[in-house]
Amino acid sequence: MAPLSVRDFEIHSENFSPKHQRRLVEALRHCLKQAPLFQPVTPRGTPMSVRMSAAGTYGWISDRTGYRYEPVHPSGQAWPAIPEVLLDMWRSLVPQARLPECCLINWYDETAKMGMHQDRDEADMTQPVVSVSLGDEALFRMGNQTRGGKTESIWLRSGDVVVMTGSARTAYHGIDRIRPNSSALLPNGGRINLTLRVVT
Ligand code: MD6
Ligand code: FE
Repeated sequence: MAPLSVRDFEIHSENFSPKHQRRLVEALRHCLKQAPLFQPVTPRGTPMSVRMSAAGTYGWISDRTGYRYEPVHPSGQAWPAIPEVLLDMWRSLVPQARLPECCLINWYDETAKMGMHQDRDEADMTQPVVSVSLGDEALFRMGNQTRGGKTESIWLRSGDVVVMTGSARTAYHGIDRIRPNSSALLPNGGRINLTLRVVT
């Protein structure tokens, strides 16, 4: 599939070797011991199909009260630190940006998906968003600044890093589906997406 022609959307496929991906998964296991995955509900009360956690100063939360950043996990515990390997990756890809304050951890089983949305709960929208995909491949759809219109799709593979800046930073995007058993990285299958953001 051809790379997206959307401006300000970059995909880097060479950042994490399989060995680095395994190390990153190991670091995430430590994070998830401190901040276990939970199933968020939308403000209308519909359970989301992904399970979620976070690392960093803030985690992104969705529940009956709304969407927001919170300094603590629903358990009341602080979020774990963002793994150093992710901060190194951020520094090398977006050296001009401030350091990320949130690493959202999304876990997809083979039926999970993510509806079209904008990332717009952050105070400084000039800062980039960087995401890392691990495990099974996912069909990523990129749209426009407003809902609807023409979209473009691309399969994100394990180790792929997406950088969204400028006009892409506020564009609608989502995950249509997972391709089960397309990666051997995670022993029980599934996909992890990490989204790094500056919040304040
Ligand atoms: C996902 N990604 O890949 C969902 N957001 O599972 C996102 O929502 C996303 O990949 C902002 C920037 C990059 C992303
Ligand atoms: Fe997003």
